[in-house]
Amino acid sequence: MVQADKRLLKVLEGEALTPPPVWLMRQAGRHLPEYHELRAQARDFLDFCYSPSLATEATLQPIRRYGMDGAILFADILLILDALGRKVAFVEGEGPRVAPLSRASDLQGVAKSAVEARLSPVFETVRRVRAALPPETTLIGFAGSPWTVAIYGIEGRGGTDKSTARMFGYEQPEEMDAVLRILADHTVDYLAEQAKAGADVLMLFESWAEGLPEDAFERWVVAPTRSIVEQLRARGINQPVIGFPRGAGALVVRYAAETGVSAVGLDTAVPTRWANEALPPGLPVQGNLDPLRLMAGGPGLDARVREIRDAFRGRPHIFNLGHGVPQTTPIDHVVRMLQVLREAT
Ligand code: 1CP
Repeated sequence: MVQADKRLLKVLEGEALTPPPVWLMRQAGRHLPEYHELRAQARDFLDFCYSPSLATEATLQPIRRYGMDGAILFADILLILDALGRKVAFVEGEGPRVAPLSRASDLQGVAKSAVEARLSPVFETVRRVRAALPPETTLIGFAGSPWTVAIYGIEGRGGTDKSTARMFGYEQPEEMDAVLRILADHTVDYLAEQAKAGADVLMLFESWAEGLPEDAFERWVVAPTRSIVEQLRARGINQPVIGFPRGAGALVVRYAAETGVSAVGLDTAVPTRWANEALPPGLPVQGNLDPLRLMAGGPGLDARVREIRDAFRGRPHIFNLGHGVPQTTPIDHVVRMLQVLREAT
């Protein structure tokens, strides 16, 4: 149910608000001292994500500290690979490791009911967060988009140049279609359950949309995303969907026009004025302060926050970063950013 006092939700329904509502990608997590304390209570990161009490607390921490308009569920885009039976590990200081898959059937070894059972603590977290959040705060559920999740599944780790995944797609196009179809179908189940548990908004992280030619972008990014949105709508899941095709460049215009998402997230490199002209009038956008500008602080931060706010005036806009909060971001800079954003204009 749409609640009239949720400003972030209002923007996703097409209202332009001044000041814009705000939250930050990766607002829960490593830049917060209270997160480090909490994190020490679980042996590994997957256990942390699958603990409703710890994940609920991590989701709420930035809301308590900053009064953000949106709370992002504490989880990870790689949980779906874990639930599908791929071995996932988060190695301290090195990032994620995934047992690499070589064919689509590698994703078909686990029964649907077992996938849902494995992910059920995440739905419990959503219910607990929903119950604990102030009524004006919008709860954002999320998943990785199939192409981005497939990259981790195929490459077996983060931090690569993605060439293994791209070659897989070029050399075995039907197999890649099948990988993306399986991931898309499970993502629909996953997001639908988050919505039923109380998520107000659903976000699809396409963190590795960069560097693709248009034909591959269409087949690996646009088509699976459209399939997810269509299947959600067919099931009566009507929560707004924010799509974030990071690094898509000019292809963000096609992404916005063809996927059916309700809003697009803009990464740091997207020129604000260009986006305003190139995207359909009235389409809500989210973004796009450089995370390093936030980390650097000072007068340059104040000026850029005002510039981005003013560039999107008149268009439904959710203020955010162009990517996640860096770990060493000073808390004071986040507080200052919120102050400048919310100043009377
Ligand atoms: O121990 C730790 O604290 C591990 C660090 C960490 C955290 C805090 C990871 C490992 N994941 C998360 C939480 C997380 N991941 C959230 C919820 C918290 C929040 O946003 O406030 C979300 C939404 C994600 C989503 C996610 N995970 C993305 C998409 C967003 C993005 O940054 O592009 C991606 C690509 C991942 C994979 C992942 N998980 C963790 C790391 C270090 C990575 C990136 C690895 C790489 O660079 O390839």
